[in-house]
Amino acid sequence: MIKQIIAFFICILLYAATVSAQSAVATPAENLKTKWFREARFGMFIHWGLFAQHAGTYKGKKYYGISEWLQERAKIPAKEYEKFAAEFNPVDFNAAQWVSFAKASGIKYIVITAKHHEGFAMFKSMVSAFNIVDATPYKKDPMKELAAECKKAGIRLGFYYSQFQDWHEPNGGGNDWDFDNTKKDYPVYYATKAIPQIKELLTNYGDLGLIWFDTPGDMTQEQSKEFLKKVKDWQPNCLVSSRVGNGLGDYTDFGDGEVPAGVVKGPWEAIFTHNDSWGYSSFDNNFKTPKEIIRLLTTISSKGGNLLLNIGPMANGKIPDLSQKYFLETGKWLIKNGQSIYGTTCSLIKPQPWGVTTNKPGKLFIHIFQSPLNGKITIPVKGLTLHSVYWLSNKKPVAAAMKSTGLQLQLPPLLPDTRDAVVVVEYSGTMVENYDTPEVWSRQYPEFYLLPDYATVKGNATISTVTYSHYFGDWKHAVCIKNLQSPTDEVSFEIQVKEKGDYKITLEYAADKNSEGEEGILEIAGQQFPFQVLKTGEYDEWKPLSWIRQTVAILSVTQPRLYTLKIKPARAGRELFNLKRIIAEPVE
Ligand code: FHN
Repeated sequence: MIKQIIAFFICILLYAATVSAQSAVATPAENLKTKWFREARFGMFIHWGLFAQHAGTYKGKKYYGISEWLQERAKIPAKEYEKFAAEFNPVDFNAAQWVSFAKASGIKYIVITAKHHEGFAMFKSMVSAFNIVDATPYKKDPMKELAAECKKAGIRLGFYYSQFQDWHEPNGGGNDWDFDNTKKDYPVYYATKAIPQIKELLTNYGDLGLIWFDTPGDMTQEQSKEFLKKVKDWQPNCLVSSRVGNGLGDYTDFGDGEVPAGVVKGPWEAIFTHNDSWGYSSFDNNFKTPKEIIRLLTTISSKGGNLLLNIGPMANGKIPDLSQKYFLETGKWLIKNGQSIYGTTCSLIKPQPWGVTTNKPGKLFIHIFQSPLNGKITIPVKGLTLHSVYWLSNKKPVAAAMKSTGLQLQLPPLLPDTRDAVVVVEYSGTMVENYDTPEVWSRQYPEFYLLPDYATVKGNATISTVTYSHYFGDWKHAVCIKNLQSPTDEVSFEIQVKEKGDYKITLEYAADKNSEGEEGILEIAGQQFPFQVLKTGEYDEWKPLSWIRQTVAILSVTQPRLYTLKIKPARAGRELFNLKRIIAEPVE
């Protein structure tokens, strides 16, 4: 029970971090300040600290999950942890190599942990001797070198600073195994360590792009305001992440590993790590492939945000091989296709079965993830005068025509890139926002999805994010349809079925014992398909969440036309499920 209460508290602490900074409409001056950030689209997060030495293992035990939380998980006393500094000697650290690697990977800004929750400053600090220059045999300040190299390379540098959690300090947040939480005086910690160290970072390393605060925990509105004000006093143009807390900051950071539903206006960042851990873990091999990174970056750009993708360097300063390889591969794609990412604005149409779009004035970028069997795709835009249509990577023309249904492209049997092949459409005319188009079902694709993002919900039904994790702190998120409890709570989609034939309809969802046995109805084309909800497992955000794919209908289409698909409970009762997506598959 106590364990659960503690877990709940930590959970609140972490998720207090996920706050929106963009409540009001930005002023022209704010827009100017965030311009570089909104155009950057791709940043590299670096989690580096004493935790890298242990790489997830302590006293022979492997701590699966996020490795930078080792001290908290193993409850290592601050005095014992402090001694790790004597062993930290990153002799292979080479700032020039890191920055040229970032540049070759297509990165526009770097955010590095100047001080993570362990409390160790990875920079020379006069405020605390627990820093890399004074406490390690390395004796140098890697942040100085990094700042100089970033400046040379034209890459913006940002510092991550854990402003509330500091497991080394009696008055810092988080460490309750050494220090009594009830006796903590957070204002003393802010005044004597956090704010003076932030001053050091803002006054000793040249112009910074941003300060990336994290886990504001118990901070009050006034305290968050104070941190924000201090940053602006020392560097008025330095941006501040929304994790300064209490709805403040210059841009929004979503939860770790979260892509928000639909398009989000205002500057924002999705935060992912390359594998599952932020700090280096010697046994975490769940690395995102170049294809996954490229599609993630493209999808986030199409929703109007940046991707801040993390690497966890080893204690000696080396970047893990697979991170190097896959980031560089992404960089190669960006050399050819970067125009469709950097400086673009969000998509004006919904995601399509073939992929997504991004925009620049007079240019539409069509990101093709998969081609239909007949190579014909229709982009739901109207009234454009086409000037040229070509592949971004090789400039070869693509057959295109404006039809009454939209812009039609005829793709070749082989795409120039199977991960994301980008078509550029140069046009005149005005493209208007048009998210209100039906979903397309066509036999030209092996399967297609109805995602919650653009669903129509009625009654108490909501589109909301479900959060869970696998090991520890490696958060996963799924946008779901929730709160379907009575027949008036309903989710629906408009679907343009292109060809006749049978379509298999499958629901992908998670449901716990509270929903087990509830009955729902899928309605389409005047037919009702009843189904019973199966239990997939208990929900606990600290545990994996199991998803089931349950086929509930086969729809025989004799007439291709517009259909409405609805899902609702058969009768009032308990919540049906967390519905992640509906999969439609042409029957062959
Ligand atoms: O607790 C930290 C975690 O270690 C990591 O730094 C992430 C990165 O966004 N932020 C916190 C959890 O949200």
